[in-house]
Order: sequence, then structure tokens, then C-alpha cells
Amino acid sequence: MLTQTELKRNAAAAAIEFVLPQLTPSTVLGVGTGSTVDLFIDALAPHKHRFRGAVSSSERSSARMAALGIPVFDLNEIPSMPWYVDGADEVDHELNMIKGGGGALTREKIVASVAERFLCIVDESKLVRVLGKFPLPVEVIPMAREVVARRLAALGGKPALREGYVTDNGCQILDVSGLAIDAPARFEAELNNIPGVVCCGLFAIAGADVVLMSTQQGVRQLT
Ligand code: ABF
Repeated sequence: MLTQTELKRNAAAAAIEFVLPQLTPSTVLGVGTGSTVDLFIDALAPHKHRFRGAVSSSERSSARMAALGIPVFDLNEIPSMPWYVDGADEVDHELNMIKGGGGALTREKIVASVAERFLCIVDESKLVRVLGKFPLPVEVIPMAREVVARRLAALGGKPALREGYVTDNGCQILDVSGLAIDAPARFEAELNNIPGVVCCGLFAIAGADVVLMSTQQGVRQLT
């Protein structure tokens, strides 16, 4: 029986096999945040001479890559990337995702928006039929926290402030439980329109293009 860490490591290794043939000396990869991505970064490092570098979605990933000698670029210097590689907290069968458990959702969505395609790496525990069992992270401007919380409650959610947490952008996060999101893209657009919302952890308007899901029987590719 593989542990969750072994499953994550297998997904990370599969992502290396997936991107390696496409790397050129000018390639810049988008790299996400989280424990599975940490394993991807560790597995990517030995190949750092085969590509130019990476754009990171968090200080955590930037520090890990810098420590391993992978050049990290500011997104403002990089107009395009072939792939954005990142984990997720939930992914459904249409490759919509809930992300942001690690608190980096806004930069993750920004970097993913610049990449041509999104490669999601998850263990099998993340695959769900309907998104929402994992509390949906919503990044908010601090002065708007309560008004946004009221709006989220009116939409059927139970928002809870992520105590003591400040994002890389100096904002706060409301984790919204009690949702069953059966129209993810529509709900994402609705949340985006709430004044004070910086970003929500629904990746459905732009979901994953490929998911490498690690199972006890090996890594499955979902497209
Ligand atoms: C990141 O991956 C975050 O959006 C998410 O919280 C995290 C979860 O993945 P893992 O289980 O690998 O930490 O992209």
C-alpha cells in the first residue's frame, strides 16, 4: 500500500517524464505551490540545465527552487510559458479544481493564466464528483472581509477567517465550507464579481488541461 507521500512522489515523477521531452534551453516553466509541487521541484532540479528557469506562484516555491539552483524569474519578465505545473485540493471529472489550501491561490491563478496549458499533479484522494467538500479559499482585501463574508453566507457558504494568515499579497483568506458547487465556472464568475474579493480558489473558467493522478495501481492521465 503506497503512502500519500509516495503517491504524490509518483505523480511528481510522472510530471517530469511528461515535460522533460518538451524542455529547451529557452523554456520557462510555471511552478505552483504545495507538497506535491515540492516533490516535483526536487525531481526537476537535476534537469535544471535543460531549461531556462521557472516562474513561481509563491515565496515558498521560489525559495525551494533557488536553493536547488533553478533560476526563478519575475512573471513581469516572462510573456509566455508552455506549462504551469501545480497541485490541487480537489479536482472533478471535468478537470475543474479547488485550489488554495496552501494559501497561494491568487498567484497560482495569475501564473497559470500566462501558461499555455495547466498540468495538474494530484494523488487519487483529490478526485471528487462535485467540488466543495474541501472548504473553498477566497482571498479578500482585509477591509472588505466582513462584507464579503456576508455575501458568501448569502450564497449558502459558511465562511471562516484563516486565523493569523496573511497571503504573499498582504491579504486575508476566508475558507468557505458547506458548498456543493455543481456549476463551478458560473460560481467562480459570481465570486469574482464580489467587491473585495481578490481571487477565489475555483479554477473552472480555466481549469486543468491534463491531470496526472497517482493511484495505488499507477499514475493515470485525465484529459
Ligand atoms: C497548491 O496545491 C494549492 O492550491 C493547494 O492547496 C495545494 C494542495 O496540494 P498538495 O496536497 O500537493 O499540498 O496548488
